[in-house]
Amino acid sequence: MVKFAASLMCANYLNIEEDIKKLDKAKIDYFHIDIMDGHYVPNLAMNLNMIEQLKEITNTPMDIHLMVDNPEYYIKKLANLKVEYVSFHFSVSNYPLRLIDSFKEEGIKIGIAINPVENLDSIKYLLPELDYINIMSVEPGFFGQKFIKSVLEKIIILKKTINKKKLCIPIEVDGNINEENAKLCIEKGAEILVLGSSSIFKRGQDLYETCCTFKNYINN
Ligand code: S6P
Ligand code: MG
Repeated sequence: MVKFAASLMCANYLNIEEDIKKLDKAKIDYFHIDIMDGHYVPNLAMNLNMIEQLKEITNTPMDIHLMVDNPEYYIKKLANLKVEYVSFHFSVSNYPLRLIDSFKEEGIKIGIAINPVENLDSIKYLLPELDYINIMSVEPGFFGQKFIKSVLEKIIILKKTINKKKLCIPIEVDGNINEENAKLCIEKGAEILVLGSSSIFKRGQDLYETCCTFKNYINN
């Protein structure tokens, strides 16, 4: 069964509690929280204060996607907030193994995010250390972008490598996951899909109904 992470960057900030309740009622698997610093990507999204408040209204595991130049800054802070999963971008760290260990020491499950133009060679030595991999299917920074089809080939190669090494590392895909792209990603080996504006938010319909319909379409 494919799992789903709702990207709260796409939620209605004016009434986010209602969106959270609807997504929880629809049994969403994770909340995907995009943190940006305005440097690594030219945008800002969610932040630590928001996570603290969200943790008061939901027990659904949080998948934090750090699009920042200095993930080290967030280790203790995210650990204090008791988040479950964190991914950072491979390219921002000179010593990714050390960084991975620091998150793991705090009991956080760790993923690496790979941009559409980045190849997989760079992470092959990291694979045994990872709990998941976030394959970006758009360039990081904004919601509402167009799916980059060449990432499908990357998912195939990554899945083969993971299987060959007898590892168990779910592949998450983040960016423009609509019905068609979701099916293609799953066919190639994806196991976690990030649901944003293309799938459940901003469709002008009830979020609970939309989320249930999307999940059923994919998993049945
Ligand atoms: C993009 C971010 C993503 C978006 C998500 C939005 O920088 O990492 O998590 O929030 O891709 O979904 P959509 O369907 O609008 O692309
Ligand atoms: Mg993201």
